[in-house]
Amino acid sequence: MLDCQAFYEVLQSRGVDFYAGVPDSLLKDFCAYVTDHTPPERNVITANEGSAVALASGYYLGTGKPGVVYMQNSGLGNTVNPLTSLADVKVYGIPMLLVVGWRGEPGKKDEPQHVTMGVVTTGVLDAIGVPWEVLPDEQDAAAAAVERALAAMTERSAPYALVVRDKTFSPYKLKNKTKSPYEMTREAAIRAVIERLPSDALIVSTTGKPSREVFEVRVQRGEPHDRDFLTVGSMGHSSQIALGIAMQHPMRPITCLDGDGAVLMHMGGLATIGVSGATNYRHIVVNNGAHDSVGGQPTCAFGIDIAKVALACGYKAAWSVSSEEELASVWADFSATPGPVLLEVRVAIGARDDLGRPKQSPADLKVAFMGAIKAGA
Ligand SMILES: Cc1ncc(C[n+]2csc(CCOP(=O)(O)OP(=O)(O)O)c2C)c(N)n1
Repeated sequence: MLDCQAFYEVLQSRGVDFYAGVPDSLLKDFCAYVTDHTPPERNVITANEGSAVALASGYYLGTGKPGVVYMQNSGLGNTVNPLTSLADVKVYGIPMLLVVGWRGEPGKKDEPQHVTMGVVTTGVLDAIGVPWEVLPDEQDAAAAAVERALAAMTERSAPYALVVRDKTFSPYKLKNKTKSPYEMTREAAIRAVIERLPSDALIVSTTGKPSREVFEVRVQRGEPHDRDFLTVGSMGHSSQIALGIAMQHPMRPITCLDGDGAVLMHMGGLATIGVSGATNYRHIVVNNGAHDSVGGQPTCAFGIDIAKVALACGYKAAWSVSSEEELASVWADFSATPGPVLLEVRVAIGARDDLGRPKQSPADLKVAFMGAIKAGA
């Protein structure tokens, strides 16, 4: 296995010491090492992976040095535009080192949302003209791969990708975890919401552990799963999925259960919701100030006012609470005010170790969900 510190030092010794990206569960040890050892002005956790490519481009324009852009392969889609229309050799030709976690690698078992991207990851890089190689998990071979990458980046003045297999990096535990001052857990917040929603309400929940917790809360309450759409992939898109349903079923209450990292990833969607006038739309952002599902690296969401952003985007009302008592005290207003409305719930970071996963396939869950919409339409 590759030692995180040794790999970081190889990059540093070659003058590569600027990082931008979105954390990944498969890269979590290396991302954690970078978070702990790099000052914030040289490690920017960006809203999405495309922003990271743009930020590294700006860093190069400002310094003449290439940066590292780290991401899960699910984020490659977010980078295709800036990689092909900004960094590409036929446009500005901007070198940068992409470090891409390879979820769903063929031959390895992974969740359904990673299977197709796992198969096409290297093909996507080929198609957009980014040379790549798999990062070896042995120290000297990894250093040699970095040399090849830097040589190609300099020669072509363009990006190069190191594709990282599962368990390439040896374990490293994040020391600078986001310290949330809040006590309520995300699961408790989700349970408090589900308990209070009307029985015909539909939920669209966000990527990662929040959706797994929605699933678990239904199990605990002995309720069916057919009113929940669990957005297992497509991080940042739950709010627009919910809007698409809300606009077609204006009499049906619909709630998007979002995460702070996910809201930040495609924040422009708040404006689309705000101006939609969807009176049946309720947006709940469970904010733990972190990318908890992939290792707990910080987001900037404790430093911004999500409720005010929503109001500025045209939401009819917005609240922010940080305990179950506060949630209970605003709930009557939140549920009675015509939407779109937003409730931010600030929570602690972390989840149960024994958190389950949906047993049914996404396709089966979709059929059940569509059935529930039809039955209640
Ligand atoms: C485009 C994309 N980039 C990265 C990921 C990996 N990923 C899955 S969940 C997650 C963190 C989500 O953070 P947040 O919305 O704040 O929810 P939390 O896990 O903290 O509750 C990330 C980065 C992904 N699935 N898709």
